[in-house]
Amino acid sequence: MMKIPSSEITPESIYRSRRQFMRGIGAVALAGLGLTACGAPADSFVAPEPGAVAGQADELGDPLNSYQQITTYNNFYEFSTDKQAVAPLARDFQTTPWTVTIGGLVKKPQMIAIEDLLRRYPAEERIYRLRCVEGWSMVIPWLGFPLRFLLADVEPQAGARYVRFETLLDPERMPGQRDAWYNWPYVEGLRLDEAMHDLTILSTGLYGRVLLPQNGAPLRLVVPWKYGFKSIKSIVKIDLVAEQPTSLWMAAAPQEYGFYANVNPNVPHPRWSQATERRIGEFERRPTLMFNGYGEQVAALYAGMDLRANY
Ligand SMILES: Nc1nc2c(c(=O)[nH]1)N[C@H]1C(S)=C(S)[C@@H](COP(=O)(O)O)O[C@H]1N2
Ligand SMILES: [Mo]
Repeated sequence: MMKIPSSEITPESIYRSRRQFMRGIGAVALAGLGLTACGAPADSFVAPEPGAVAGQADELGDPLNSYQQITTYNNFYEFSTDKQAVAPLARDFQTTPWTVTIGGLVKKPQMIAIEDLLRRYPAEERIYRLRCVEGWSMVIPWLGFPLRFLLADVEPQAGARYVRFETLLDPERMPGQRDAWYNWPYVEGLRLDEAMHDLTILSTGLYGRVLLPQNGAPLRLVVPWKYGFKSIKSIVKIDLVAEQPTSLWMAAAPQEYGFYANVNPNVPHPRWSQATERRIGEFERRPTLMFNGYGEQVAALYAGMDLRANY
């Protein structure tokens, strides 16, 4: 039998995403056009052959959640703290025009209109598990592009160590922001090496369609090995910074939410266990996997770190 050098063995998940990339290309170009020409009609199909279809599964064999489930059960506090109320409240949220500003410690700061961003970075399909810190999860076929492509283009300066993300601040259009309990806008952050990891994407769609407002249109982060709250929605600002950013959740409850927020069944939330989760659509709870099942790809990022102290 031929011996394959280990450097050439492609992990199944990466193999899958490469394969899906090929299918994603059509979707991408059209997504860009759709947004420019038609102002992104919320329910338009952008893929001539939609990539993911119901019945497909992730690399662990778990079936995709339905489009219905993914678009009607949402956490998006800018609209409501009631998951089922988010979609109707966000229905008329306008995402064009939309500009994303990328700056801070970079050599080439940029302001990019969303349609230019979509044209510049073709979308690929990534089937990821999303594990909410509350103990539920879904499998979602995202469309998007690796954040590292964008970071490479703005050329981080030597002093850049973290990436800080900000959601739109507009209480007129986001009624939840009138709730003074939270320190708006929503802010999240990643260490630069986490942000550069191939699994980390900026998503522009799901199930072969343009992202709906409730899922964070027109641009949201997806970091599949971290709790869902790290995947910040409706991003308007990305800054490279020297110091660890303080997220909205760190500011709201520092003893409950740390900066890293890696999915970890062994570190309970102060108020509940994280050992199991309920997959939306299933009855029995299932064990939660270390790093949400992406340990092979990401554990090295945390070598030597105390994951209990760095929760
Ligand atoms: N701006 C913003 N981003 C956010 C949130 C939010 O309230 N506001 N909720 C987070 C949480 S807790 C989760 S679990 C995911 C949910 O994403 P989904 O509704 O697309 O499944 O979005 C995350 N991103
Ligand atoms: Mo969440």
